[in-house]
Amino acid sequence: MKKIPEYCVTNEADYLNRRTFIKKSVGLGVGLAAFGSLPSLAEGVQGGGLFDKIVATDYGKGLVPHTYKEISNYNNFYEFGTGKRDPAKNAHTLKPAPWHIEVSGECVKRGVYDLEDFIAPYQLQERIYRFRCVEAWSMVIPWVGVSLASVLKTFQPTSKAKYVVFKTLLDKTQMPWQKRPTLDWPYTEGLTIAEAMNPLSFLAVGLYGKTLPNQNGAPLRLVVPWKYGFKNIKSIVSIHFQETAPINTWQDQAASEYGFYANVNPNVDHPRWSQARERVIGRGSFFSPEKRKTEMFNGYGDEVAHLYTGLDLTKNF
Ligand SMILES: Nc1nc2c(c(=O)[nH]1)N[C@H]1C(S)=C(S)[C@@H](COP(=O)(O)O)O[C@H]1N2
Ligand SMILES: [Mo]
Repeated sequence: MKKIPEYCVTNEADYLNRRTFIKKSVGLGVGLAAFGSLPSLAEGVQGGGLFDKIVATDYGKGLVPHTYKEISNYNNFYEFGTGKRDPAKNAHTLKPAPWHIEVSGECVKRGVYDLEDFIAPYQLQERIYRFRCVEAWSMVIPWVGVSLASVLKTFQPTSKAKYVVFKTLLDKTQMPWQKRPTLDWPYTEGLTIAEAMNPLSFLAVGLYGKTLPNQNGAPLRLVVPWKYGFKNIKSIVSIHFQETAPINTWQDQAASEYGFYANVNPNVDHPRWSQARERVIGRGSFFSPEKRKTEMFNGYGDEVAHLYTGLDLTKNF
């Protein structure tokens, strides 16, 4: 029996839409393949297809997700331009299959893995998470993916593995804006091992029951919902365990504005703007956008606050 995600959302129309999405993705392997980005994953590695076996979770119960259109047309992905509409326009040059991930550094099972083999051992889950960009806008996104902790444990990190570092693909042909020195390519992000092993940390391969659109970081991207959006590195090709703290891309770019932790924190303003509130994408009008109060750790404090006991979050922003 296939399990279809069943969860509560407060808006019935959205709920019904979602049911349709999930059913389509379960029933039509063809539809998924036609969707394009990851045919081998979509068609499946175990006969039935990975995307046939998405299970619902309680993550995000009660949240109303943004639409597929909103999520895939308002993006930050500087490898395809700096405008919010640029990634949707330009990311078609990315080829998300075949795709390989290199696992290296302080772990036992180093190697280069085919994405299908990388993902196949784990149960695909749907998790609806809040998403808060450091630019003070937010969305709610129904991701499909796997627990980061379960993936990382497979590689048997050693006792020296204090940090996990992720890198995006470096390829000027597939990612044309890497020809420009906008950022120090490849885009790099890191987590402490405790953050990476937290149950909330997620590796997404899809959204709305389908493979990830290129502009959202196909075929594999990080999702850490208590942190600002820039930690959520896209199109990952490298996972490296190391003993020392890495410098992430935005920290490298402007260390006084973007730190390593990047925990969502309404009490610590960005030097150039307040972080107390956030504009909810697609809600309200252009002249009067809907705003909500930003929550500490983006509302995930119960799950993650213990990771930072004794740490001055004003200094470690
Ligand atoms: N490789 C890469 N990853 C990236 C970015 C980027 O420019 N390049 N932008 C980050 C920022 S600032 C945000 S807000 C999120 C946006 O994710 P979304 O487009 O799926 O909403 O991706 C993050 N991951
Ligand atoms: Mo962001």
